[in-house]
Amino acid sequence: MPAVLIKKPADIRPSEITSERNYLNRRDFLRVGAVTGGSILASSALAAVVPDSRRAKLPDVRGSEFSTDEAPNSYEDVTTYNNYYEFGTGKSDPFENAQDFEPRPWSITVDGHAEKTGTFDFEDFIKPFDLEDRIYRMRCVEAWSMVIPWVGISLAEIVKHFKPTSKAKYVAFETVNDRSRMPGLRRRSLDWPYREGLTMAEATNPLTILAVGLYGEVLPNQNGAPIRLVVPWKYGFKGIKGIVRMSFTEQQPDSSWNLSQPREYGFYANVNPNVDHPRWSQARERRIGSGLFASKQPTLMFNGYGEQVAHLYKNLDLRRYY
Ligand SMILES: Nc1nc2c(c(=O)[nH]1)N[C@H]1C(S)=C(S)[C@@H](COP(=O)(O)O)O[C@H]1N2
Ligand SMILES: [Mo]
Repeated sequence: MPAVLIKKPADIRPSEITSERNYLNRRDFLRVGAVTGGSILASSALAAVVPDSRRAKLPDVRGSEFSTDEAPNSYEDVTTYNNYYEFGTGKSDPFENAQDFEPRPWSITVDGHAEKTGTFDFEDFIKPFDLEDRIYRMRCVEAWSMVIPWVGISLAEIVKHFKPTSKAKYVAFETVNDRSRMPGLRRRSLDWPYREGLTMAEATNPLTILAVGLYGEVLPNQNGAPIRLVVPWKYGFKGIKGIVRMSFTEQQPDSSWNLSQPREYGFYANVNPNVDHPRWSQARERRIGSGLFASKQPTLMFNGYGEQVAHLYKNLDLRRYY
C-alpha cells in the first residue's frame, strides 16, 4: 500500500476540515479540470482509503462527469432526514439512534458465482479502487427528492474485480443484522435482514456506485456507514445501507420491500412518473429543503438519467415490471 494519507482525527488541523463551501469550490475545480482535458480523471494511482472517524475528510477523491449541476441539499438535510428502518421508521430516527453505532470493525462477504470470493475486511475490500465525487439527484418512493454529493466507487469496477462467472445474472446485497446495535430490528417493520439486488447490467452501469462518503467526508452512520449502494435512476429504497454481503446469483434475488409489499414495491423500482404507487401519484416530487410552500416539481423518467439507462429496459413493459 502506498504511504498515504491516513490521518488520525488529532492530526487533522481545523483548517483542513473542509467546509461545505470549500468542498463545492474544490469540486467545481475538479470538474473544470476534467472538461478542459486535465489529467485529473486519468490519474488512478492511489488506493482508496477511508479513515475510521466521523466527518473525517476523504483523501484523493476525483471528480466525475456524471455529477449533476443542481445545487446539493445542505449537509443537515442529507444527514437528518433519512430512511433506515434498522434505526426506526421516523425520518429523524436514523440521525438520533445511529450516533453510537460503530461501523468498525467491518467485513464484507462476497459469495456466489464468482472466481474471487471470501470475507474481506472493509479496508481491504475498497483498497483496489478509486474514490469519486458523484453529485446525484435522488428520488424516494415517498415523492420527495434531494441532491446528494456522494463519494463512491464504481460498482462496475468492484464487480469486475471479483470476476463473476457466466452464471452470475444478478448482484444481491444484505445489510448487517445486529439487534444489539440496531434498535429498529426488534420490530418487524420489514423482513430482516434488509436485502436488495440489481441485474448484472444495472450493477455494471457506469452510474451505479457503492458510496463510502458524502460531502467529501466519511459516510455518516445514518446514511449507511461504512458502505451503501447508490442507484440514482431508481427509487431510494434500492440504495441498501450498511452492506455486509454481496452475492453473485443466477436467480433474481429477494428484496425486503418487495417481500413485505409486493404490490407496492417491485424489483426494478425505476423512477417512473407514469406508473403510480398504488396509494399515491409518482408524477411530482417535493425537493427537501425547498420550503414548506414551495411547489412540487415534475418527476423525470428514470429520475432524469434516461440517456444513461433507458437502453437497459427497452424490451421491458415498465407498467408490469415496476
Ligand atoms: N438497510 C437499509 N437500507 C436502506 C433503507 C433501510 O431502511 N434500511 N431505506 C432505504 C430508503 S427507503 C431510502 S429513501 C434510502 C435513504 O437514503 P438516505 O437516508 O441516505 O437519503 O435508503 C434506503 N436504504
Ligand atoms: Mo425511500
